[in-house]
Amino acid sequence: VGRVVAVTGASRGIGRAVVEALLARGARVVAGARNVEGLEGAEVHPLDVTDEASVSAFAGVAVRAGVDTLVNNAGVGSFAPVEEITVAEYRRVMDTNVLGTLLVTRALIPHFRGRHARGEGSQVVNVTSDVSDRTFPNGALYTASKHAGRAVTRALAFEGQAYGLRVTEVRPGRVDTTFGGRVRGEADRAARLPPADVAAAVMYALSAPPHARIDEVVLHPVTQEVVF
Ligand code: NJP
Repeated sequence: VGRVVAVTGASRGIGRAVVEALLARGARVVAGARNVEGLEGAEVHPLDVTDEASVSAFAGVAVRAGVDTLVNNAGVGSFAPVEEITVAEYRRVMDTNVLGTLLVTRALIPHFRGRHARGEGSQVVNVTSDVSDRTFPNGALYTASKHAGRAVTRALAFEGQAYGLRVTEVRPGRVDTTFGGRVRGEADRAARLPPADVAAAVMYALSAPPHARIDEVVLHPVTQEVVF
């Protein structure tokens, strides 16, 4: 696990579980979200990943803390048939899930390059989705954003190799969070992974020895239908 980790979308759900897992392992954590509070032990900073000025301020805090690892987790869900997708909703989803990852990552790359020049490696973990390479009815907008997230993750893996950056895509299936307007812990809880399981996958990627790179982790609740 990296010593100093920046986590986006840290206020609840998977991001919050990642922060808690990191703190339990003794990492220093810089945690960002639009309404982040009550994360005892982490350094919390407001962050809107769609806003360049907000990203720049968050990245400044992370760099001053000596960040070596970034977890891009912030994301929104939106599910509707193609005929109902509005421009505003398109922008909200793509700005958060794609542009947000690009902006936060871009803001830290000069710092990661500097670390490489000092002989130090860095890591990025992007939480995309098991749907980053497939789709389903009502999933056009969300899965388009996650396909794009996969492309961004993979291009970064290519580019980052030149400056000691190891990049991992974590792709969860159904998780028990408030994602996409759901109420956490509904009757179908057994059909969903607890967020801590996804955090454990992130910890696995971050625990790889420096000579190893975990390219991708895919995980599902056993009750979810098998699809490839
Ligand atoms: O969702 P949720 P999850 N700037 O709604 C933050 C993916 N995933 O934990 O800003 C900064 O509980 C928001 O904070 P706030 C999913 O696509 C999930 O399930 O205060 N942060 C909150 O902390 C996403 O990429 C499932 O509202 C922003 C967090 O994001 C990731 O997992 C399945 C933001 C969302 O917490 C975490 O989602 C799957 C912004 N502009 C993939 N907008 C699943 N749950 O089933 C939102 O395959 N956030």
